Amino acid sequence: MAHATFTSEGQNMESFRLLSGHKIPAVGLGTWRSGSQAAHAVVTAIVEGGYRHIDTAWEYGDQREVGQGIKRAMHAGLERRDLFVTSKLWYTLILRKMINLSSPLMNVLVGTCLNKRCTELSPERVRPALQNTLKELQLEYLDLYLIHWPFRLREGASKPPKAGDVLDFDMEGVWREMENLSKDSLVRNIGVCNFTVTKLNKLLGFAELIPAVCQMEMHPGWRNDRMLEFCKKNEIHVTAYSPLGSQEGGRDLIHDQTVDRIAKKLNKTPGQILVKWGLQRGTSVIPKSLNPERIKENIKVFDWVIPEQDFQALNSITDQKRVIDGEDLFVNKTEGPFRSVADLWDHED
Ligand code: NDP
Ligand code: 1BO
Repeated sequence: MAHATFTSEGQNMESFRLLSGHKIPAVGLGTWRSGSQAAHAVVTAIVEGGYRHIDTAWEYGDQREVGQGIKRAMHAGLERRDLFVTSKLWYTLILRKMINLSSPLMNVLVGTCLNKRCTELSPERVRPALQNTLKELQLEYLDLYLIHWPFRLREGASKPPKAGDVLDFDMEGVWREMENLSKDSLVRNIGVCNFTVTKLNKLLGFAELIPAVCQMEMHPGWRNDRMLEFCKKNEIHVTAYSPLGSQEGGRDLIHDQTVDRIAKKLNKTPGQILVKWGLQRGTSVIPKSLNPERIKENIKVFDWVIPEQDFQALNSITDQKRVIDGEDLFVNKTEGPFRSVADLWDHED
């Protein structure tokens, strides 16, 4: 591939400074449900859109494609040190994938053993998970490694979970291992996703390294002011996920009346208004798109502002509701341990 000029069209690629001193670029590319198209999206974002921040996760099943995209961008002249790559620790374990079982019989036999081991899962699994992520991404280190959800699923858990599928989460043990990854320079920053104030308080009670980032669902339909304020008070940077209201089955904020009115008034697209709203709240924002035009559109947000009155109108959108509430993954209404969405979020919503 020929060396390309990175066309961020002269825009100022803003970033936020983390407690560690590292900078996180303000807009990143989300890659959930990007599948085999992730590589192309990543190349488009970096080379044509000027993105320097890519968000992925083991759970998305697209780390290899994201890694290929990064590699192609690097062949085109991107330096690794100029890129901020985030991935996430999924706390079902990954032994099945790492062993790469081929025979169905072996799969059943070994799978049974692994299920037993996984129910006794210990923080020792954190490092192999990161190593597997680095291998899939073809990277030597991550800029940010996040605990994806503060719940542990048994290997092979059903969706929704059956009795026994959701297990205790050894928060302190796992965090110690995350801290060790940071000490060993395998990850530059560590953080969490989908925590509550209750859980963050617990973590802060024993953490030697304070989470650099808390990644949470945030958009005008779910502001989650309480978490944002708590994080700001504790100097934890927040990344807003699902900033456009998420994908299929999400909330259609693109066609929200208030968003649309402000977009027309400012001669911007609804997507840009939603991204900019997150930036003006002091959060980094990670919109996902597979469409080259929308990828490039979503990052053109640095040379203008949403006026205060319009910003406040976005802050007043009613029917505040999570889209990604974790119900399918973690709630078992009869057996627990979490019998409702409210249980998952420590009754804070
Ligand atoms: P988003 O809120 O980013 O919305 C993505 C959807 O919006 C896609 O359907 C996309 O379609 C469409 N879209 C993108 N840009 C525009 C635009 N300018 N105008 C109109 N439509 C647009 O959804 P996600 O839930 O994917 O959240 C973003 C990222 O956050 C994820 O991809 C993931 O990286 C992260 N995340 C993290 C979570 C966590 O637990 N830590 C949970 C959920 C998300 P198209 O592709 O066709 O453009
Ligand atoms: C359940 C996974 C949501 C995307 O991060």
